[in-house]
Amino acid sequence: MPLHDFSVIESTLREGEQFSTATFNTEQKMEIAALLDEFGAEMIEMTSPLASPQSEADIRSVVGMGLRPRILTHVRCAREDVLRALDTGVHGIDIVIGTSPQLMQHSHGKNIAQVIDTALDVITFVREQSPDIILRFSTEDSFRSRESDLLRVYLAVADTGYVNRLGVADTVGFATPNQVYALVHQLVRLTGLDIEFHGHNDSGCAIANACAALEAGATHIDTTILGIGERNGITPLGGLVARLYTLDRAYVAKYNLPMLPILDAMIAEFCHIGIPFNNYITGASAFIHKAGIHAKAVLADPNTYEVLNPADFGLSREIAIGHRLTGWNTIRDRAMKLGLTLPDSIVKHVTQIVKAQADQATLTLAQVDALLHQAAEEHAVSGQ
Ligand code: HCA
Ligand code: CU
Repeated sequence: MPLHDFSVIESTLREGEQFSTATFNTEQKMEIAALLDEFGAEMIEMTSPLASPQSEADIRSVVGMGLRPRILTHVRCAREDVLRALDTGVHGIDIVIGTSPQLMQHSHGKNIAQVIDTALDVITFVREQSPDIILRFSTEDSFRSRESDLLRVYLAVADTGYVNRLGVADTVGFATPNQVYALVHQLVRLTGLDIEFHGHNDSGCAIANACAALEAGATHIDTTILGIGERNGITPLGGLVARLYTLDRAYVAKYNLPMLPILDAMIAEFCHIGIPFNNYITGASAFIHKAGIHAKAVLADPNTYEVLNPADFGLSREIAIGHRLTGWNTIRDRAMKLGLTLPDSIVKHVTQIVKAQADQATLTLAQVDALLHQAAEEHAVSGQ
């Protein structure tokens, strides 16, 4: 199932707000939510109403927009938190509690028996208050938790029959794809519930881990636009799309893919950062082909060196021309685009000039064009 039918829980308005330079105002939050709806995100997670008065008001504003994505808020595992969350009118509540030795000692001070008691109390309380709200229970720092602790907690929670989803969180970006696969697979097998994966990117595995979770049977993946979040963030929406698209384009066909560049540019602007040059899909160099051998093949068939078709994202590829690695096929293609028909010998000669000049400094396209026009004129004169 899942790779065909997974859902994105888009957390730019929750995890994303924890990014160092992110502070979204109400208008910006509503714009982000509206564009995520246009993209086709299934769920949008928002900061806890307990974070600040504005955070609470903003949840109401976004819920009031009547968008297609279900609006969730993310709260601690405490009765007062879920009461405040329920009061906002959200469609779903994401509850989280730390289970690693580090967090049990320094975050809430409870032992695992107390964690289970608290979880069962709060989950039951939510169901008493609202039989229909979408309820997710997650452990924080799942991958540094003792496996036996984790299983005790998840099985107790699953046994209540009150939660719609279980979440696992790689809070510190520590897990490997194999570890994620193993835990998710175990939870799917033992509980049969929907499983959500939330993965940080401290060691560069956030996308691979999300993919491993889906392969193991996870149903929901947390993302943020550009991957923003606490420290260096979590699985980026665009990166997840790129990963799944290359497995099978059909996995992401349900999304409005040309929205990705718009979403990335919007968040870069709101957070006063640039889109990283090596970003998936939207990085400045994502579709630039440079070396002569690459350019020649791409001109013949882009599939030779592209696993993502830029046109599917409303983007176009570029062939870099005026550099020392250029090839004569690239120069000939440029001449043809300029409407110049030149014999191969002349194209090769121009190529040598470009390479020699580019050893000093990369040529602009206009400079390459000027060399081609000059060669065409000389050829016309000598041909007469
Ligand atoms: C955090 C919490 C969280 C929660 C993830 C979840 C994490 O530490 O800020 O609820 O699924 O990374 O553990 O973002
Ligand atoms: Cu997180």
